[in-house]
Amino acid sequence: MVRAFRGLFATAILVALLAAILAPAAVAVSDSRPVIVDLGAPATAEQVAQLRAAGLNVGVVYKHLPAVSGNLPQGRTAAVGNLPFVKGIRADTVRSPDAQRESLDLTPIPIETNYFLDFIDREKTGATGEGVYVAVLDGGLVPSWRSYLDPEKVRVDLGRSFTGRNGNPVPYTLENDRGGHGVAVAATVIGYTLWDKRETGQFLAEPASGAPGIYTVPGVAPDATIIPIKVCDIGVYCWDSSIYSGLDYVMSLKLGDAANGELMGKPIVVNLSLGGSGHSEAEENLFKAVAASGVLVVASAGNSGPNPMGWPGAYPVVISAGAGGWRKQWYGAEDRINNQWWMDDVPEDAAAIDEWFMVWWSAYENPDLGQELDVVATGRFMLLPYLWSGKATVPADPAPPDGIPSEYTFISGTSFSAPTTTGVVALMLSVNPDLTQAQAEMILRMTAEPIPAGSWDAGFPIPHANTWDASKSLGGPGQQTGWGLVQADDAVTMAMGL
Ligand SMILES: [Ca+2]
Ligand SMILES: [Ca+2]
Repeated sequence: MVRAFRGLFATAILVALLAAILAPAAVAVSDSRPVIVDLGAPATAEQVAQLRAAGLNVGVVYKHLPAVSGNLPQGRTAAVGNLPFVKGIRADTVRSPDAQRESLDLTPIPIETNYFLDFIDREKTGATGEGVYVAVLDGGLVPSWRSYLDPEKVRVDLGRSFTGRNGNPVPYTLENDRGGHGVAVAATVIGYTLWDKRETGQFLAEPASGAPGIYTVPGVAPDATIIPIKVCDIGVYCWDSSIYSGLDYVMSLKLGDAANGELMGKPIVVNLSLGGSGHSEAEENLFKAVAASGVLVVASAGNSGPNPMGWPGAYPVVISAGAGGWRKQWYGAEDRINNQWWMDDVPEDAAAIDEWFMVWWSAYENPDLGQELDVVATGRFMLLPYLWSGKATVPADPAPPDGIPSEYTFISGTSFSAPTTTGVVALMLSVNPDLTQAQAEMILRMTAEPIPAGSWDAGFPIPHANTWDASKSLGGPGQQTGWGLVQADDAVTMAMGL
C-alpha cells in the first residue's frame, strides 16, 4: 500500500508556514535507544565503519567534536563500548529552553462559559467526563504545556511518542513539540489556563477577558483525562505508520496487554484532528478493528470544503465532525464590539436559521467515495492556547509591555470541531462507560440539531465589523452539515438511558 501523508486540520496558513520551514524527521530504529558515543578524537571513516559493524546505527558524525550520535540496538552496548577508540556511551537526552514565566501570584479566576460551549449546550448537562480517557493522537506537548493544561489531567506517564517513519518509536520527544496543535486540541477537551494580557485577543489591544489576569477557561469534558500520544513529527507530518502505532497502543491500554494494565476495560476515546486524501479498504479495516476493541474514535472532517472530506474521518466507522459557528454571537449590539464577545451570553433561538453558519472550508461528504459525515461542532474562532515554537502569535503592535507575544489565538479548523465532539463523547462515556462506537455515533446523530437549508455559508465573518463575506447558499441538511450540530445535553441524556 502506498503510504499516505497526513496533516493536521488547523488553519491552513499556520500549517503551511510550518511545512515550509521544517524538514521530515530522520529515520529511527525500533528497540534501540538514542545515544552519544564519546571518542578520543573526531571519528575517522574507518572508525565509523567499525561502529556500524559493532551494531551502532550511526546518526551524526561530528566533524570537529570527538563524538558520534546514533541509535544503539538492544544487546550491542558491549560490542560498541569495547571498541578501543570508544571512551563511553551515554543517553542522548532532551534539554529544554530555560525560559521562566513569572508568577503573577494570583488565584486563577474561573470563566464560567464561552460561546464554543454555549453553542453545543454544554451548560445544560452535569456530566463532566470523569473516569474517561481521551487519547489525543497529535503532535505531542510543547515543553511549557504545564502552564496551560492541568498536569493532574494529563497522563504523560501513559503517553507515548511514535514519530519517525514507519512508526518507529522515538522516545523523549513527547513533551518537545514545537507546533502547539496537540496542546490546543487537549485544551478544547479539558479546558486551560488563560494568562491574559492586553493583546491576547489579537483583534484589539485589550485583554480577551476584559482585564489582565489569570483565568481558567472550561473545556467540554473538564474531568476527563488526556493521554498525549505523539504521532505527528514536529506537529505537521503524521505518517500512517505512526498513527497506527498510536491506535495499536491505545488498544493495548484498553485490552490490558500494555505495560501498564491500569486502563483495561476503561472507557477510552481517541481524537484524530488530522487527515489526508489517502484511503483504502485495508485501512478502513484497521479502524473497524479499533472500534471492535471497544476504543471509540472521533476524527475531523477536514478543511478542504467544498471538496471531499479527509480520511480517516470519512470512513463510516469513524465519528466525523465538521465545523460550524454561531452567527448570533457577533451581530447586534454595539457593546459586543470588543475582545470579550466570546464570553457573552447570547439569547438562544434554535428555530432561527440565522443562528448558524457553516464554514465554507468545512469538508463535504462525497457519498460516491463512500464518505460519511456525522455531525458538526464548533470550529470557528475558538480562543485557545496555540503555541508556535513556544509562542503562538506574532507580537501585537504596539508590542506587549513584557515583550512576550501572545500565546493564544482565535483559531479555527475542524481540528477543533473533532475534540469538541470527542469531549461530548467523553461526557456520554462518563454516564455510560460501555457505549460502543456505533452507539455513540447513533446518539450523536439522533440528538444533533439539524442545520436548516438557508443557513449561512460563511467565508470570513469579521466579528467587530459585522461584515459577512457570506451567502445563504447552504443547501443543508446534507453533505456539509451531516446530521447537524452536536447537542451535549441531549446526547448525555440519551447515553444515560441506553
Ligand atoms: Ca447554550
Ligand atoms: Ca461515521
